[in-house]
Amino acid sequence: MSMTITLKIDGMHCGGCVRSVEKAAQALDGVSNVQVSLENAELTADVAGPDRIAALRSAIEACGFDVTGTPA
Ligand SMILES: [Cu+2]
Repeated sequence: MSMTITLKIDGMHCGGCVRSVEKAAQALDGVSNVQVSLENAELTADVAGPDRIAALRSAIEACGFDVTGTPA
């Protein structure tokens, strides 16, 4: 069962940051249609299940950014 989630991300300053987050998110199984907005400081993606949210959070934090918001 796939769902669309949005995560708020702190610490992105430029297109390089956006690409880092995009690459980390796209590398995860069960995560697709990744879109990262620098302007809105958020990531939107389709995830295969709730456990993918934790996986995304870990992957983003491993890049040095903070996930501040819970998925909408
Ligand atoms: Cu940057």
